Amino acid sequence: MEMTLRWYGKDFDTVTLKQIRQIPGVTGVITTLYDTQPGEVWPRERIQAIKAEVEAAGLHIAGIESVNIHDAIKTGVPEREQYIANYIKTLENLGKEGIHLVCYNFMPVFDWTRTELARMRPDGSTVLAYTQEAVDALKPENMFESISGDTNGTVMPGWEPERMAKIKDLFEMYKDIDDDKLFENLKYFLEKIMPVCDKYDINMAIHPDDPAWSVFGLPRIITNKTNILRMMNMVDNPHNGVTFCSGSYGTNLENDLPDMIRSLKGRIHFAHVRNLKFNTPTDFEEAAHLSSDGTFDMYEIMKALYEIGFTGPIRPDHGRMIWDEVAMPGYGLYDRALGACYLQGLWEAIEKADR
Ligand code: DNO
Repeated sequence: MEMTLRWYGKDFDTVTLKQIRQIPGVTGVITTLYDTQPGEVWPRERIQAIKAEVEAAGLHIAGIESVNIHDAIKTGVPEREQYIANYIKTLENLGKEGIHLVCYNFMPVFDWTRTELARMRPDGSTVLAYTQEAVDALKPENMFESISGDTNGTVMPGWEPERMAKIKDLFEMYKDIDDDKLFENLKYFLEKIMPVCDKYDINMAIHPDDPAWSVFGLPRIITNKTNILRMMNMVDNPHNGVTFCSGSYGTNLENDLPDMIRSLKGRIHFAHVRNLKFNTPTDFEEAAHLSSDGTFDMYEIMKALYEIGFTGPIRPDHGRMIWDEVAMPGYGLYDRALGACYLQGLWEAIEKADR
């Protein structure tokens, strides 16, 4: 595995490449062209520029998170052809620049969902949190305004104001889409892009739905072992793979995370490893990465990744806000740096015990 950190680019991130370079063991970043819209072709020159910037800081681009998918593709309307053609062009441009990992999601309307951005924990740190009760009490169009907590002047990934302004139209687009239809549209998309992925050896890594169940009556399919294996089998190409996000699959306590990892051997191209602390099955908050701070056994998660021979990038995820840092909720420097070191410690111990 390679330890990495997500970086949103110098115009959007409070964390600098220099700081990332100083986290022990971190050699790569996971980045994106954050100001592009879903459906746009990523110009090759812009990819070259960000690559040069990252390399000048002594790091490399280990993957892209995300190249977002236009809703026309998810809903399967005729305009999808143009957007798929654009996506292929972006993949080609990334491939030509030697980038071989693309994380994306297929969640309708909302990307990840939280109901609080700064819940206070007993140690005074603040974290992202979710309660189903809060979601059920909301109208989706008020979702953005209703999330409690300050975004610290940042734009939350997946919650860009341009998207939120169109929320009613988006709901309208999905009114006839159920789980099967969404699977069908995903299959159609993957079949079209696999040739370019084969040509440039690009691993597509779908991010699970977070939380791993339907919100606001919208279909959600990347939620559990049955569905993810259905997706792997429906386009049975190793380039059709997975971002294994422990914190997203883990929202559903019925998901056995180490077992899911083992069942996805050869298809996990990227891992987000983080912990959650459950207060009830539908009220959870983000914890520090340590097993002792949350609900998951992080050792077992890392061990399962080790045992399947995982070689891709891992990143810590959704850090707590600590030490008075002001940053995008979940994406500060300090707690993610602690997480990166802890995960590497687990890995070293697992590796040495296997010698
Ligand atoms: C949240 C992230 C997601 C993820 C996308 C992938 O913190 O993990 O926004 O990047 O779902 O497309």
